[in-house]
Amino acid sequence: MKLFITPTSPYARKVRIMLAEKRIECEIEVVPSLAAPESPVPAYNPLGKVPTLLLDDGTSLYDSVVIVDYLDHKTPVARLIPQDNNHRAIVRRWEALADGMCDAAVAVVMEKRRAPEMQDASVIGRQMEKVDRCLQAMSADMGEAKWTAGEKFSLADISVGVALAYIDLRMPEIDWRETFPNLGRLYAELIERPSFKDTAPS
Ligand SMILES: N[C@@H](CCC(=O)N[C@@H](CS)C(=O)NCC(=O)O)C(=O)O
Repeated sequence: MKLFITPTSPYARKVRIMLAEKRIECEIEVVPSLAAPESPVPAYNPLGKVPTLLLDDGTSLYDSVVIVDYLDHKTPVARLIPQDNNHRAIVRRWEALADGMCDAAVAVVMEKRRAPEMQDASVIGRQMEKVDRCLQAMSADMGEAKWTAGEKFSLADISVGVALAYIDLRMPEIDWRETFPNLGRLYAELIERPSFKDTAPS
């Protein structure tokens, strides 16, 4: 198997952490530029996005939600998505919340990359409100629990940890640790795991 990534993509990092936690061997190909005409990704994913996973039989899988589902079912080692229907839905909702917060942060980054006179402050403001609401929802839903969704470490924690790291990377002005100490505690625990350490954006 080969996984196409960029070093800072939070969605690709979610998949890399999943691979590490489940001890699944996979070749990693870092794509220097997704916008470049020579990007290998569109040959396997018409959307041209990472992560894209190429299976040994030539099948390609995208996006990260599909890939993590595939990986969790590939081996029973370290199950990260619960079997129980209700519990699984809650874990996947956490993933949707965390991925959605990354989507909003990416939209802000893209808007700020435009020439200053082309930037739309209302777009940035709307996306920042989403980031703020996501952080509030994460903190409120987690409360004083050790993990986000149930008694055990799961895909929900991976998704939230990766999204918080992405906020640190792209919006260091947001002091979410101060405002939401329970998220700070969770994050401090997560970044001790080798899977998080080995995939930190350089
Ligand atoms: N929902 C997708 C999002 C993937 C995504 O947007 N990846 C970004 C990198 S962070 C990308 O490939 N952007 C290139 C583009 O949009 O052309 C997933 O979960 O995999």
